[in-house]
Amino acid sequence: MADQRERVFSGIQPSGTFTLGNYVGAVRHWGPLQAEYDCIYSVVNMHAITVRQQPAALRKATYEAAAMLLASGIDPEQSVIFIQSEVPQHAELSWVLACNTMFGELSRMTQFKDKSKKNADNINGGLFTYPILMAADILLYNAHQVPVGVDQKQHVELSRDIAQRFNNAYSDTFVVPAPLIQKQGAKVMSLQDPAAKMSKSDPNENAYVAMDDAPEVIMRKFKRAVTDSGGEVRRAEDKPGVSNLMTIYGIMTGKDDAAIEAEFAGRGYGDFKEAVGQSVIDVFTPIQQRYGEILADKAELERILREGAEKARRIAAKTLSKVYRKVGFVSN
Ligand code: ATP
Ligand code: LTN
Repeated sequence: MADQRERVFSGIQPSGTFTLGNYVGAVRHWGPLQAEYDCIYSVVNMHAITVRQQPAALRKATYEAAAMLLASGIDPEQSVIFIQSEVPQHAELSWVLACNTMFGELSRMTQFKDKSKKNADNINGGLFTYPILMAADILLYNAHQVPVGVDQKQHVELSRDIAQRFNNAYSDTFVVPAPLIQKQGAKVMSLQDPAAKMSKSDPNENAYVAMDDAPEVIMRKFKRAVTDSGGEVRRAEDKPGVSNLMTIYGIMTGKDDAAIEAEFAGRGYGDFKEAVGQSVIDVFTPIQQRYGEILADKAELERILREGAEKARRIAAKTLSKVYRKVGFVSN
């Protein structure tokens, strides 16, 4: 019998090692969603080349990203996991969707504006049309829910608009997707600048914790984390550094704000930062161990990805041929 559950799709770029932000905002939810949804997850390497990449480093990071997803709880028996460039329909659908997306819409994307500032010497067409490829990723699989961090909300909303526009023009074709954003931890902030998002492309390595950082490195980064004036562990608008650490600690330990405030009442930031570091180490250590094991068996990893790509291609080919028919492309 066909799977009657709603479908989930999400993607992550192999543009460096995943950060604590990627884990908290996105990846940690992907395993548990398998119980309720029919899940498809992709390492979106085609998105990564919007910024210049070293080919060998990209190849390596692609396998590492897949291994980290598996280590974080994606089960290839329950979900489809694949590498985006192995499914040609993403690029093909992207063209049709591009012809149904407005220049003005793309111009409003805040990520494009940010990344153009950061890569002023390489504002290429891919950086501008990136949200169209992302819409193709989602619409090819008729995903209902797209679990992402809050920074991707605008892109998922554009995917919705594109789907609706296509459906109105050519009759019902795509499921209209919705962003699935968790209340807690949808935006983890930089450890060095609590006004900025924790980002894996931050030039300052102390700003983020990578999922494969050694325990002593994780601890050092938390000890150096920027806090606020005063010495009290309390969530407040004028304490963005401490509030960010409380969010991280709460997610890692399951404790709520009141419990955290009580635990550190009368103790300084030093104790608190050490506890936060340890809580992250406790969660990451078993993931890092599985990650090492998965990477050590390259043949098995390749087999999983080959199977995932085959399954993805089957679904994607169906959607694409429907779209081609609807827009009036001939097929001989
Ligand atoms: P970069 O910051 O270099 O652009 P990134 O770290 O945002 O990259 P992506 O591959 O673009 O990485 O994001 C993968 C997922 O992780 C997305 O769902 C994104 O919303 C989420 N995410 C990224 N950073 C954070 C963060 N600091 N807090 C919460 N979620 C995040
Ligand atoms: N644009 C996203 C990554 C991404 C994605 C997707 C997320 C590409 N395709 C489809 C969800 C669904 C990012 O930069 N984080």
